[in-house]
Amino acid sequence: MAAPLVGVGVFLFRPSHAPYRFCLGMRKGSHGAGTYALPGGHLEHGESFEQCAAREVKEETGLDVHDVRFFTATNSVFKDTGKHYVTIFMTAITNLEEDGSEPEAQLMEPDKCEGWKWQTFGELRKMERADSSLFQPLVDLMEQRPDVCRTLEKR
Ligand code: 8DG
Ligand code: MG
Ligand code: MG
Repeated sequence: MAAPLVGVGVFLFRPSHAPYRFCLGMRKGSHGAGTYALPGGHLEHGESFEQCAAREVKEETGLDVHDVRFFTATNSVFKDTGKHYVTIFMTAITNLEEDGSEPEAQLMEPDKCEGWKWQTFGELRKMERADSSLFQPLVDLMEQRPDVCRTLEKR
């Protein structure tokens, strides 16, 4: 059995426009295909959680971020593949453009993601109840960390 891996998922918020919405995209071409996940990826050797969060957000959405913070962590054994991941969930805020406008998320890796949209945590819960369409670490987050999830609803 392979050792557990570390994944970082980022709740990416915009500073002014509907700040309680975060970026979500449908996965494509790897495990969890067809489910919605946060931007994120594997923690690389020697990297801090903050560096990994900022790097993955930039690689996947083209957005620069500030106020990158630890949010919570979960433990997931994937039901389909048996892969074991510890997920570090982070929060981050997108930087504004020089003219003060909100930048849009770009689809930087169209082979890995169908596209980005901005969702509320309440919508996430409804999606999961309706059609089980969330990437497993997000489902595990709701089950393992109900208290911290509630703080996302209040933003
Ligand atoms: P990389 O391998 O180039 O570093 O990254 P990637 O191509 O962006 O990988 P990914 O599949 O998006 O993320 C890597 C793994 O991290 C993924 O297979 C499972 C794990 N992971 C979690 N939770 C989360 C999450 O909330 N979002 C993302 N994107 N990945 C997560 O365990
Ligand atoms: Mg990536
Ligand atoms: Mg990724």
